Amino acid sequence: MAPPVRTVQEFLSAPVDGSVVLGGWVEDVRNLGSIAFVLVRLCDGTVQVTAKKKSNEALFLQLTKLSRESVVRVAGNVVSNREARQGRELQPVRIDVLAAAAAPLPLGVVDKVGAEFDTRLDNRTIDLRKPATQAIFRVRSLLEGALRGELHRRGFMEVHTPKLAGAGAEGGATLFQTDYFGRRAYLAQSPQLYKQMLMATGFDRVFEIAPAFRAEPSDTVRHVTEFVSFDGEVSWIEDQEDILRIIEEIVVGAFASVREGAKEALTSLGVEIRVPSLPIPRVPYVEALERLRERGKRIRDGDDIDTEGEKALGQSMAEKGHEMFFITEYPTAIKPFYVMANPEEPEYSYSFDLEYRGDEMASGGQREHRYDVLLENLKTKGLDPAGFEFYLSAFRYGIPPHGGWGLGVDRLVQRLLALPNIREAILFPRDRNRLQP
Ligand code: AMO
Repeated sequence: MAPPVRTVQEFLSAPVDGSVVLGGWVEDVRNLGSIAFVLVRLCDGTVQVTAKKKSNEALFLQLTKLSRESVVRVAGNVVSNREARQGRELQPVRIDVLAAAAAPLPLGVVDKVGAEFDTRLDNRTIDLRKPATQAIFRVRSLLEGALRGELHRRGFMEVHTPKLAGAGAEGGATLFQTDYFGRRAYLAQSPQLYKQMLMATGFDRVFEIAPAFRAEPSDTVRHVTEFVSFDGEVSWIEDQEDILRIIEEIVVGAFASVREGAKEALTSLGVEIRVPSLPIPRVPYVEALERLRERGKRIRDGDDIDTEGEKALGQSMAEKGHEMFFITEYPTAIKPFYVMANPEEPEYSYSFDLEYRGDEMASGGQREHRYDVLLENLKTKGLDPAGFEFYLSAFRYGIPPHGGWGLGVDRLVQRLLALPNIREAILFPRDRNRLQP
């Protein structure tokens, strides 16, 4: 038998009165006694299969007994029918059940009643059959592709750095430790150390889209333990403005591509993408605190801006027409050891966060490339330089000034599509309570 048609599009291009073989899932079976309608779901929609009892009783019986979500191959003839959704239907001559679905289903694919989110995640392969769930991942795929394209166009090289690491890059609190043949190893919290080390080699514009791991004990709608980090690192920068310009251009460019390329998916999600205009506002940390205090938030100089603060700041910027903005020049004390301090005001650093709809999407900045200062920074943060020797050696033998960013793809998709939970944007999310499926 010929391979089945996969899409409604292919079905529609088959000649009327010709024969076609469909492959798909049984979405619904309606038995009206003398006639039965089966909706077979292909990759991009459904096709109506119609059988009359009097034409072929055995086939009619077989059809009406199909359990929902079974995988079938149906061979038949294409017949015009103005009442069918596509203006045509398939009248079967043969049905093969390739995989019968057990009943009852733990989760309905077309049911109007919403299931609990945990039930959906527990049965994700069924949940992912829903067009609305699929639409999220179609948008996500386009977004990732667009981000890649933006960077390739700017001369960036895609790289892959180790995910099994000998040292943590982003602080001890969220490290996943594992046994590595009797030695201690960690799951990479970010590609930070390696993307910087590449700046010592002459690869001067690199990016990576890869998983990052954080042992986040908190159960929030914006944290998971495994997320996809979209990182870039650039050599020979004058200052961190060079990084801000790249990231704002690529994010805005990618939004525009998704708006154009994912129209169908966006419509099915009821989402309209607003593309921010350039340049995206820069709000220095000190000014951010003032804004927050104006809104009644109690925050001391030097404090990190917490989730609630980010939300309030997001609101205040949104009122001025800015859904996306940077917070720049964070206090050096609350930033990691690799961040460069402003030599004129060392308590503030060349660092930034990218904020969108009240949530942090990315962090980055200019890095400390001077070996002696970097060594001191490690000690100041209470880290043992011996554990970072592999990283420090890249600085000992010559590295140009550089900077970069790390952006959480899952969070970006969550906020772009206004999803209530980051897990909606992840195929098989991982958190403190969820390691399967
Ligand atoms: P940071 O730790 O701020 O910076 O992480 C960068 C971005 O990654 C996303 N993110 C997360 N997303 C989901 N769940 C989590 N648990 C989680 N943790 C982080 C966020 C965040 O803004 N090395 C630096 C980046 C750099 O300076 O280049 C870093 O990792 O969107």
